[in-house]
Amino acid sequence: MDGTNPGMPVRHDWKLPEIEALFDLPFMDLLARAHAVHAAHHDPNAVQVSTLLSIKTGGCPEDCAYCPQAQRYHTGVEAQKLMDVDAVVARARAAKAAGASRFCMGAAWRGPKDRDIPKVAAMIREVKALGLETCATLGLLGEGHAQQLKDAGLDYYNHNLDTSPDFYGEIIHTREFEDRLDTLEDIRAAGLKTCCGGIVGMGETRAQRAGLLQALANLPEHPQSVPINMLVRVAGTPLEHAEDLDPFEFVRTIAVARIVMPRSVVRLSAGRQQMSDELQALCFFAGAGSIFMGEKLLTTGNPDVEHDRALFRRLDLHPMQVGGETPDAGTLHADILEACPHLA
Ligand code: SAM
Ligand code: DTB
Ligand code: SF4
Repeated sequence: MDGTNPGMPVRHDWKLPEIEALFDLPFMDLLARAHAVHAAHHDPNAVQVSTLLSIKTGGCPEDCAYCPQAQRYHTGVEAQKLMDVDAVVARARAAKAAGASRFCMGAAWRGPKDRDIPKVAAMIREVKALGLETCATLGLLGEGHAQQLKDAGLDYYNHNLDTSPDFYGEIIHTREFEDRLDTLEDIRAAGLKTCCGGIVGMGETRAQRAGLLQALANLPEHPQSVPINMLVRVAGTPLEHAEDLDPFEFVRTIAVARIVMPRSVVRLSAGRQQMSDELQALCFFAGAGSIFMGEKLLTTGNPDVEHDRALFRRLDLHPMQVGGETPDAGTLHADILEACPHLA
């Protein structure tokens, strides 16, 4: 089974050596295989565009070694309280006008308190009313939270496994890998779509990158969205001096994710500002079908929107609309038509 038959059921029984063997394929063979899977299940010229907003920044009590928002590290990120609903909606409106189809709201919490949920629910309701898909990433969820977010109109919940189970304890000490699995279970039980991936370039081995993908692919349901983040090294975090990962190893990670979770949309997530256009093009060929667009991720930089538009134009890529369809010229915003003249 090579994953190119869209009718075949997806697998949830990946063994680590099988995933390592995919990583070990000759680079060109791996890319050819990943692209065949990509084209069999997705439009290889369409890219889903999400925009991120940090709705509550910094001051986080957790100790994730990669994160500029952990209170205990001195990263220069200024803590800010939960934003007002109107300010969030204004940012969502601007994201939609710039061509995003999904708006992702992130909070630097271990998890929300019961009292935070109604305010986040109000944001979700109003962003959804703009015709955008909604995503939230708020940390570990408590009793009833997932259902309340779903009832407000949330489409996706982002909750990353971040790294392989056997490396997790070297990166995060304030929670367990199993805590993340419990929240993922709550997300599925509430009928939310799951956005779940991880970070590479944190000093993990290739076997541990394979272990992360194995943990993702063997979840009871493949996450509908799989963000693969390249570590953004931030001064003041314990990983500020993490060793460079060979960019081609990052492409391999995208390609293997593509093969083991053929129906999921793999996101070329954090780290694009540090990547060349050519490297990003390889990631799209290897099966990345989504990006974050907008000048900022949560607290760190992202490529300029104009640069991304030009990249789409040069690669004949077009943004997916809400629900995953390729847009119709008649419904497209002028900015997108300008960026993608082949759609007119
Ligand atoms: N606090 C919540 C949580 O941790 O689940 C939600 C926000 S948290 C910032 C969302 C994700 O951002 C993390 O799971 C991690 O994958 C990613 N992230 C954070 N800092 C990063 C960095 N420096 N480089 C790449 N990804 C990063
Ligand atoms: C994900 O996997 N990556 C995004 C989103 N989900 C929330 C966050 C990236 C954050 C990069 C560091 C920062 O900007 O603070
Ligand atoms: Fe807090 Fe999330 Fe950053 Fe970890 S990744 S320190 S939980 S904001």
